[in-house]
Amino acid sequence: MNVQQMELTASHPLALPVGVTLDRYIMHRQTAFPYATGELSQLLRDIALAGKIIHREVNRAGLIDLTGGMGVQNIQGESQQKLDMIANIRFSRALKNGGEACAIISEEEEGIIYTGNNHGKYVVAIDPLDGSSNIDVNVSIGTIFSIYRRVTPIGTDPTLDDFLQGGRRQVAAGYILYGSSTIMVYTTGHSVNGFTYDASLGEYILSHPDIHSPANGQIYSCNDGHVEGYETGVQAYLDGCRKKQFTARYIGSLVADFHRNLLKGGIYLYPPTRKAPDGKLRLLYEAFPLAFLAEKAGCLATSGHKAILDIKPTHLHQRTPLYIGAPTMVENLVGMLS
Ligand code: AHM
Ligand code: MG
Repeated sequence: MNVQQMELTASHPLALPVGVTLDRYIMHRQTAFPYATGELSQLLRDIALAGKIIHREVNRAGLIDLTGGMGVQNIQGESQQKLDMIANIRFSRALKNGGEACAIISEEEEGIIYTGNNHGKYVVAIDPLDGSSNIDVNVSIGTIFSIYRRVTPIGTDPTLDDFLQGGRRQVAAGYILYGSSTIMVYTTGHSVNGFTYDASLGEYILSHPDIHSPANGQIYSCNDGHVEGYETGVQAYLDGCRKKQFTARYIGSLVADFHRNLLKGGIYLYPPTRKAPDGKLRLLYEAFPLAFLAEKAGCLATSGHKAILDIKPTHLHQRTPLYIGAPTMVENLVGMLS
């Protein structure tokens, strides 16, 4: 049995109360199971540590000239920001030093990043700093991560197969939102828990235990400027939202939009457009991890025709349309698609 299979539900007598630190929470969950090796726990701690460093960089970015572009484009053809690059380096370094991950893929790099730890059991897909257009303007941004147990033999070089297993094979996934406060929300496949970072203590504190998202909601989040390019079913759904006087909220940082809707009830949409027929968002390190977490919190995530987690990935930087959020809203929208 592994940590994921053995994860306790928050209602279990061993569940910890609001106010415990992330480290204690992770250790407590692990020590409750005699066969857990602690590697996944350590990997989660490595990610949390890198998140603390990014929190620091994000908060002083304006002071030490960390805003602005690098003058180069990443492999998505998007302009790279300094903080994008810093976050990529910080996470890669944390995962290499940790030793549990044998390989990483990142939005910022084309191929597999080998950590040199071929005895590591896990691979990690990461968007180190999502919402790049918001970096320079003090608006919320986030890190998204997804963890798989490798399928290639331990001790050998990891391959694409380790990353193309499909979303349902994730053993853990989550995000760190650098917003009005910094919060790490993750799941190892059972409950979804959020830990707010207290910079004065240098600790993440359990603040959002056992998150269950509302089944329905009244918030819709999409880039309204692209509506003309959406298919007619999506346009009709959005017309319905306006007629019902729902609330429109779109930050342009997936993590921030997703987090708000997770807590309050809403739908986030990034449909295909004529210009981007596969949508914009990336399957492996944006849609998969959020879909995994969403399902565990009672939400739905679909590309319009298939549950996100059922999409068979074929390449590392594959894109997908994404409709994610309150199940009633997602079902209503899907019912209007042709
Ligand atoms: P990024 O990874 O380059 O930051 O792009 C992903 C972001 C999402 O966070 C956000 O929801 C979306 O792109 C915004 O796109 P748009 O500006 O087209 O609305
Ligand atoms: Mg991104």
